[in-house]
Amino acid sequence: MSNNKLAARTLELARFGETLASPNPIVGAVIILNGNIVAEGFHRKYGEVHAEVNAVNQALSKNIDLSKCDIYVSLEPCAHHGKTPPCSELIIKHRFKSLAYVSRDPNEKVSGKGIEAIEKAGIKIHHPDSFDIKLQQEALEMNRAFFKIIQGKKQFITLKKAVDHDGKMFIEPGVWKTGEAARKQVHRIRSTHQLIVTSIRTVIADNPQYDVRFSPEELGLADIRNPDILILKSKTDFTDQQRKALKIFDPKYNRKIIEHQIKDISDPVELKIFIESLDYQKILVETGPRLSESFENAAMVDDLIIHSASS
Ligand code: AOF
Ligand code: ZN
Repeated sequence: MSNNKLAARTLELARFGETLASPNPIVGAVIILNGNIVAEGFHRKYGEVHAEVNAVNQALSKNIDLSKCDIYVSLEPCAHHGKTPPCSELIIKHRFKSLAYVSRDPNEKVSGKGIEAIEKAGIKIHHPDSFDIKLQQEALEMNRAFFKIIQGKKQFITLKKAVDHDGKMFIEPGVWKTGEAARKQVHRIRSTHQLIVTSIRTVIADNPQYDVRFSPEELGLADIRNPDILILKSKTDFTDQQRKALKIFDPKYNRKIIEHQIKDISDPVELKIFIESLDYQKILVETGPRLSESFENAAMVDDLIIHSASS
């Protein structure tokens, strides 16, 4: 397997952790013996063990001599005692032949420190520029939310819009005019965000479920989660009848629903203050044009996803 293929595999593995790793980065690791992958791991959940630990444990369970192996990781190994011990120490302890990493970690507790310690211990290092530029970019791209949050931003907000083929008309979330691939992508995005923001108007007009309706395998994720829901209301409220009938309130989804009264849904200042008061890091805005525009006007959108219908 070429070096680029091995690096690409670390990125593929990293993505399996995208549901529960946040606010930590997604990270994948592979261990190589005589050119073949003998163990793999990824960071599955915030607070739990890192990718390197999972890969090392898998190799040890197969009685592999790690001092004859190389290790590849999608993000440089940590060097600090956080919720888990430093991965740099683990790599040094097992005397790997070499370490290759595809992207740097801007976390100031980590950045460069693990690499320095590993190099000092006599282990050869392959830096990101050993890999195809596209892989380097992809490794950075997939952790954009983590990079923003570790550098001081409180939240990462994705706005999802669906437009008709003329690029003009907004399709509301309950109406599926876009194709199956787009539908799958939306469900994956839902699972990788912790909160969906919508408005009472959208909920009443479209009766959306906002759940994740694919299996983990279909979405390339280790875990599936229905995000919590925030419904912003201005003047009107749901009637008792609507609360009984609307799918969003079905308790089977096992999620929290927050309803919040806002003076004016079109006021970006009020919106920003309220959203920033919430303890959610990855937020998906999946609603109609009015509220979507407010997020754009408040300059709160980090990632914009546009699905356009083909007919
Ligand atoms: C790695 N491998 O798989 C991940 C890393 O609190 P902790 O111990 O989980 O540490 C979190 C920090 O570690 C996080 O901010 C990031 O800098 C790094 N994440 N590092 O070596 C991993 N997830
Ligand atoms: Zn680590």
